[in-house]
Amino acid sequence: RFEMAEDKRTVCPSTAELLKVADEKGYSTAFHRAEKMKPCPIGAASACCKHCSMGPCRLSPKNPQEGRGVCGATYETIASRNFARMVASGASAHIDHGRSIAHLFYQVAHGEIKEFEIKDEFKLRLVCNEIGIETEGKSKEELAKELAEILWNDFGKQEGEITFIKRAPKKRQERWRELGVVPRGCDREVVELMHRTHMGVDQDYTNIFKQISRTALADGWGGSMIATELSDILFGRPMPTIGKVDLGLLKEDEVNIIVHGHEPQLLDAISRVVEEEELINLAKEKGAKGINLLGMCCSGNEMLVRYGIPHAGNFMQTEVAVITGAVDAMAVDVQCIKQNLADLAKCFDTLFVTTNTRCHIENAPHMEFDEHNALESARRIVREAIERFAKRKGKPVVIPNYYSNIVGGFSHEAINYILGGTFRASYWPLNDNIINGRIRGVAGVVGCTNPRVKHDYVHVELVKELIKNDVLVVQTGCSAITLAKHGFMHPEAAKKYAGAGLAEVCEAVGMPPVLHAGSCVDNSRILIALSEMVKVGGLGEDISDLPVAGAAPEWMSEKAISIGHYFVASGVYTVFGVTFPSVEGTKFDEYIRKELENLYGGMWDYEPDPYEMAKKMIAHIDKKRKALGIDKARERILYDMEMRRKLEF
Ligand code: SF4
Ligand code: MSK
Repeated sequence: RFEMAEDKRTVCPSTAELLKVADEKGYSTAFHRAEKMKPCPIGAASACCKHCSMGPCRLSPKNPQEGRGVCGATYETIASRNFARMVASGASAHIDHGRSIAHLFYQVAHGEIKEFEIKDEFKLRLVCNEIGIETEGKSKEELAKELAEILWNDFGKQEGEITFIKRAPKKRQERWRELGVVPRGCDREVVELMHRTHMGVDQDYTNIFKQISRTALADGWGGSMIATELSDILFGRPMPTIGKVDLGLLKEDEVNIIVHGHEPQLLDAISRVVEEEELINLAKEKGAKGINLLGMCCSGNEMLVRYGIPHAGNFMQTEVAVITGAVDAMAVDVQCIKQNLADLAKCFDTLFVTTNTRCHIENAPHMEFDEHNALESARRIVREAIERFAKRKGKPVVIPNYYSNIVGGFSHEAINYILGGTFRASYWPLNDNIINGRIRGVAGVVGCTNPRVKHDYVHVELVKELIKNDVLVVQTGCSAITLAKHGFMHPEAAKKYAGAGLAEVCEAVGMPPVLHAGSCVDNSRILIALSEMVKVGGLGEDISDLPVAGAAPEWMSEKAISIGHYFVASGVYTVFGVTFPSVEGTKFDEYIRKELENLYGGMWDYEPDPYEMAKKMIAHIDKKRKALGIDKARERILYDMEMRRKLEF
């Protein structure tokens, strides 16, 4: 399906159809609430502070540099402290997610949890080798214990460097050390950032930014990377997998269960029990044809790229999913879960249930997911969903007739294998095609969806422009689901949408021009891929030398800001859409958009229009190609035969 909806709020046809139902029946969604709730201009400019009770203090959003807070804080201090707290919160979400995976891994490694296992011994050995654990002659159990010990310590360590920093290119590590921003321990950096942004502590924005960088790096190269790598070992590293995406995958005559949130263990456990005969028979006794399990948001991404479990949709589709009336249970764990889902579910026969001790929601039942008894916890949810189906059976539902087929699962290891094969797995073919100009560069397009902009539109238009210009796109999170729904994650999409050079490479290896790499924490896969491109050679000595760029065109969460900043601090030009917490013309704005480049080689930019955003990203990629001296190679492939002959002559 390759159509775009005609609705001012979304280009996603299934979302548009269900929003009409919401409009007619009066259901409230984030789209409706965003229309009523105008954003505060002072907050949007990051010109307010409520860090103490002498305030809250508000500066003019147009000329914030003219004012001061009661304590004397300048706009630079206020805006950088606000930015810092977004990074602290976003990083802590990923770090705490990483901790729960590390804890699960630790207990599995020590035999304390029996219902999960080490599925991917190859990846276990790979990670151990990379961080210097001797693997020769050791069993997987021994290695798992050693790895668990090391990574578990990364959360609470007080001194030294977190483990995965050593996977970055040497030059990048040196730069971080010179700047004093290498994270010591994941938790320590968040706590120090919160301390430094307390009233009356760090009031030099350049110094605050040092700790912002150190905290964001503790997310990308710490918590997120630990979550990704250990999830791969526990559940299997993603390899190209066929999948299906969108709300048309709900089935009227089956028990529909959606798992929404971020941590893979809940969806993994439910995916195992829905295949049990006893539960299938129970569903049939209640009149259902079967049990239909779908993932949503990043829980869904985790298992779409690993197991090919169907995916219901992205962040802005969670409420409309319930409005179908066909969801018998929506089980959630942590992050990006809208509180309104609890009330909306009550309008239907939907069980909306929280499962994680860190996330209860008022008016929603809670069924704790106990990892020591994971399968029984999962069965409880499924049994309750079957009961809800019995109540729902025969009542009208609205299931939009849209879904797309995709090929997802492009982990760093998968890209390595696809490009180089089993015996010579390597990124060299990618670098080579960048050098010869078939591929102009690589863009990471990631992040949320947001009702402040037309849902899915900015993602789709940006990616279209990029691939048309031979930029290979790697995706994660809700952005990946957008492009999956709109038909870009299929090998055939290369012929249809990509420029001639990129299409040629995609066709040769049979990959889509837009690669789904996983969930939000899996942005760490992009860091590893970039480091690998440097290691393979021919494209400079540091990530900041590569012809690459990053974008979050419809971002909304604090996690997105933390992700954006760890890319900036890793040397990547990163552009955000929607709005940005900064006022143009201020020293703060100059600092994040220009001066950071002198320090890190990467910097922030902001652009809401997808075409302008694409232009900026391509201009940056071209700037890097020029610096590498490979801009000529690119021009050559654009020449026709006659021009070539003249050249050769
Ligand atoms: Fe106002 Fe300063 Fe207190 Fe912030 S810390 S609320 S700027 S007085
Ligand atoms: S789920 S952080 S809305 S990408 Fe990871 Fe989507 Fe953004 Fe949540």
